Amino acid sequence: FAGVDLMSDNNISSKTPWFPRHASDLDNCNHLMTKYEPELDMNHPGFADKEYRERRKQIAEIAFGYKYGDPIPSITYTESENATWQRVFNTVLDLMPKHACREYKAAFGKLQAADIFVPHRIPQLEDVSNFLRKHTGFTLRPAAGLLTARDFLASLAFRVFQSTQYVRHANSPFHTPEPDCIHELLGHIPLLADPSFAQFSQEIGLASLGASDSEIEKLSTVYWFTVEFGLCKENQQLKAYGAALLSSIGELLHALSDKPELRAFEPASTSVQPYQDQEYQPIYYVAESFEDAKEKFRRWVSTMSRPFEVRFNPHTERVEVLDSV
Ligand code: TIH
Ligand code: FE2
Repeated sequence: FAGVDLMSDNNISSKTPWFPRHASDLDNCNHLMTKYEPELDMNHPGFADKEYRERRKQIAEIAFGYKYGDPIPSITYTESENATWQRVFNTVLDLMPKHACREYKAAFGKLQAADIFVPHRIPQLEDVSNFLRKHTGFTLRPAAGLLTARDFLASLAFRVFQSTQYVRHANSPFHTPEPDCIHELLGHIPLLADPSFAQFSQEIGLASLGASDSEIEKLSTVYWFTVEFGLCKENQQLKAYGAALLSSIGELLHALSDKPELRAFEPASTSVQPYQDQEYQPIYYVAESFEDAKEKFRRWVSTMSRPFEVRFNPHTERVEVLDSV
């Protein structure tokens, strides 16, 4: 329910949108956007494939049934699903040394060493979640599909990443317009194991709690142009850190070609840049470094209107609400 906090404690007014206070409240943060359902979208690669649609439904059920504290159920991926993973995995292995940022490569190596990233099988979310917990305290929850920005961002405040578990259609291995587990695993997971990047992700999440609809829109635009499609500098060279670039060889090569426009990441302007999610991006934003992006983001967030501050207490997994001074 997109309700309102009626028990307005302290300075949380009745106009503040409801937001989760404890990691277990994320059980209520699983509202889906419907635009990419293979059932409904005629352009979806799986639209005409009945078997694919059935499989998607079956995997979505796991996410709908999931509750805080449950281990994430494993999935027995089919030979064809594992083969799709292998195709993408091998191309990422090829391109990563030259084009991925150093933090991505370092974490990728650790995932290989832990036997989680191997070519022939899709990693299980439970294993990945336990790996992340050890490195940054992030954990995963299964998500049935593309979530609303409010629900998705809220989970980041708790260092929880909501991850899809189904696999893209075998006919579109190198780019899909919606998230799937190959995108989550090869795109997001390595950087969520990096402390600085994990902190940046959580801060976007914390800023979203109780924010207005228009602020959520701005925050998800910042998320889009950083966590999903961000480029950064490394010794005067451009590198990719955005998850949607690292999981899509097609878009990675486009982003680093001379076709798109590149702009410096600046939250005030980046946050209001319109974007589409059907084709490759025409504009990308370049960060000096994660630390620099974080500082700029903090400065910008402090200009937002929310009348209270929030702080995550990792011992209780609770978000505490503070009077702002
Ligand atoms: N385009 C990405 C891919 O092919 O891996 C998937 C996306 C995730 C988020 C936006 S697009
Ligand atoms: Fe993503």
